[in-house]
Amino acid sequence: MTDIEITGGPAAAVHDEPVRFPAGFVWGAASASYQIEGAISEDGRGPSIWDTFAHTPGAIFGGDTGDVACDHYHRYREDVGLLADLGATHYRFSLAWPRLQPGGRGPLNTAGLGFYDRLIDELLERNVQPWVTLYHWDLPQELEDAGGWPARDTAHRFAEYAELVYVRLGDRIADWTTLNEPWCSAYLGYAGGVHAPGRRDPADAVRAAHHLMLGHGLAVQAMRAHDASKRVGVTVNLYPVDPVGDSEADQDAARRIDALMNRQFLDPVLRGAYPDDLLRDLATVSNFAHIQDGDEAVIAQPLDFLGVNYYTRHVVRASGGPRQAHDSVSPWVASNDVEFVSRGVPATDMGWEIDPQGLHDVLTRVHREYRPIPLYVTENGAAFTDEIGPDGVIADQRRVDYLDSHFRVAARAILDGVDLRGYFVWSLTDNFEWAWGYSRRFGLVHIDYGTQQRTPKQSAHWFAQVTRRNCL
Ligand code: IFM
Repeated sequence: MTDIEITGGPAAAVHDEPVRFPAGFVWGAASASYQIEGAISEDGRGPSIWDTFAHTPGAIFGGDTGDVACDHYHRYREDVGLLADLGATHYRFSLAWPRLQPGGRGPLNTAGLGFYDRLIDELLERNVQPWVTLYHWDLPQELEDAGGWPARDTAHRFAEYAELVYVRLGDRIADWTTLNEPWCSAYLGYAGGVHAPGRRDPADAVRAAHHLMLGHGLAVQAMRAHDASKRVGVTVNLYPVDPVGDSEADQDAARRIDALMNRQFLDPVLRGAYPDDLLRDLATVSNFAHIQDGDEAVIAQPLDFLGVNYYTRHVVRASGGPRQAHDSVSPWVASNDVEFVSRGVPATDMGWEIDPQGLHDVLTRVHREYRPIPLYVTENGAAFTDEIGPDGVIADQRRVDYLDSHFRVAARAILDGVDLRGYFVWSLTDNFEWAWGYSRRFGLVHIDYGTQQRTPKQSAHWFAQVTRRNCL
């Protein structure tokens, strides 16, 4: 990657100078099935853990559900038009497993496939390349009833589903991602209980994390055995984790959170083994009987790319409190004594501190500490409360500034040698933000949930200029 030109010195220092990205750089927007599709009972779709969880009283802010969401199932043509208007080269979306295999096993549902056929054809028609994620959290409820991700069989079911879909849709999709953010699936879903399926068992979360990764490895093997010509990868959510002070306890707190959130996934995928210190930390809640000989080799399948989702940095301290007392309600398994410290810098509506430098930190870390692999930012974006002006204009300057600052840092990472090939903004439209329901808006395009009217925000117009010029 040598063809990037940054006029006038390092990107961060020249906010007004043009910053060019390499020719062929991928610019896209991202979404996920349950967050946008709606149509939860149409054409044979089965229930997922998110349907069940969202209908559990008290689980979701405001009692919202994904029953209708952005009605993308019926409005996909309009949404593809929006992507084309953005000048997106690619669209990252996920396939709803319960739409394609309603009970999580057996033959594919023809009507569910029909929807993705239509979506993919529409994208290709508009010259937007599909970038598919096989699993963005909507596990078929029947598989959860059979044990969910803590059960090893779920990894095999996932690989079977992945292969069937790959065979059926592979002719038109070059880029395949197995999982999105396995940390969230495992620890928010099975330990913290704030995501579906809402379970609160730290040992189950550790098992779930492993079976997600095993499912990833088995899926890659199965897909490649069928056809090795497509590009296959996985997406993880990475955070720089810093100690607030230089005490040994704070440094150890940072090490533990880094192991739990970052290295638990990077190491088996890119190095073929879980980190020793993570296994020591988690030994208080798991005997690791679920990790069988050969599993780590399966997880370490050669990949064509790694997807990195980046939102913020974590600054932590050791509270000095007990480590285990609250484990049954904390996603920070074996580290619930760690406090996350606010630095008082500006934050998005999610409360996530805005830290573009952190994107540079995670990209350069993967590049330097792990084996060389093409990287894509598969998600980055910001939730802000948007106000619609009397003229109908949504002047979301804070989102423009957020994206601009992160894009600049990405360009600098490329200059620093990182093999970064593309960038997807989260998200194309406002959508169902999980436990926050519709109260948090990440979209480049505003959704009026009463009318389903789509209105591109100022950030969408700005992004369209970036994609067309391949330049900031
Ligand atoms: O909305 C989510 C997405 O589904 C996964 N990554 C983080 C986003 C913002 O929370």
